[in-house]
Amino acid sequence: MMTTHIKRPAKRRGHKALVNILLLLALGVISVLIYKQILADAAGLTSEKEGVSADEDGFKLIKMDKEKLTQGELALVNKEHPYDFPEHRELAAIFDQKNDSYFVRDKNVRLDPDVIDHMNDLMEAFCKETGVGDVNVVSGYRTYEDQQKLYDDSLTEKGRDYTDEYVAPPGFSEHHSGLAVDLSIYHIQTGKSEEFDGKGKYGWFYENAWKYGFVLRYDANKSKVTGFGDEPWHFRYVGEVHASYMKEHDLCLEEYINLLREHPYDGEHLKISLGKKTYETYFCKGTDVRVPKDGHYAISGNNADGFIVTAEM
Ligand code: DAL
Ligand code: ZN
Repeated sequence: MMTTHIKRPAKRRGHKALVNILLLLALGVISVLIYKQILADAAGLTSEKEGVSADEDGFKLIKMDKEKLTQGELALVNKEHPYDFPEHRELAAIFDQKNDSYFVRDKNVRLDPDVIDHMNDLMEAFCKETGVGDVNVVSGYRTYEDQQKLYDDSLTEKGRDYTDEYVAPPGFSEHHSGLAVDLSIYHIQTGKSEEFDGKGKYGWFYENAWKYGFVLRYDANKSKVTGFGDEPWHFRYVGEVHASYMKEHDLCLEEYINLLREHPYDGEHLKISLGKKTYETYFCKGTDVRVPKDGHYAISGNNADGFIVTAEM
């Protein structure tokens, strides 16, 4: 069979080489951008792009939806701040996503999927440190109806005083947020459970949970502020930047949210150092949120009167 070889003119070959170089350059730029975004996501900081409308001194204005006030790791849910259930809340079963360093009560215990990843890291670290993997997550996300049942059962079985101190009325439980867990201890040999009282080796959680973004939410000495009694078993995810500050300054979430109100966008921002990084965090009242034009940041509603921005410096 005869084959015909067609020699392309040198000019066309040069043109093709140029196109290839440009394509490679574009691919390189896209790869770097994707890599930077992966790093930002890993740090929990992502850039919001919707609704950008103006520039101001290195900051831009974002108009947030009021509904987003309930969303984010700093949403405050307590007896004064009910949870307004959004139409869609992404949740995952801990059972499907967990590692082997802890137990979960059953397949119905759900949480925000990102929080499960942090829970895995927390439990793995505890297991490595103590050689013990018997912590059991017994409660996570609760629907309004779940909380109603708990509340009613508690009233019947334990009475009004206990219920007021330890069980949030339906709609007012932090468990609605998908960011909170209750822990217990499960003895696999006997099949028996024990209350998580934070004593002995479990005290590790109070010293170290912040490194994984969790805080003890209802401490005895904060009862007057939180409105609830001592709950050594209830932990709340707020992200490691905020958890580190809250731990260092012994602040519960109510106190921290109030402190952030004293650091508005147009005032002095709160600086938080964590490892080799520094973050600036500040409060934007209402739905007009100013964020850095460049760099990575996270926005969280406070479930009350505005949004909190945390920017990596
Ligand atoms: N035990 C906590 C306060 C709740 O019921 O949400
Ligand atoms: Zn709880």
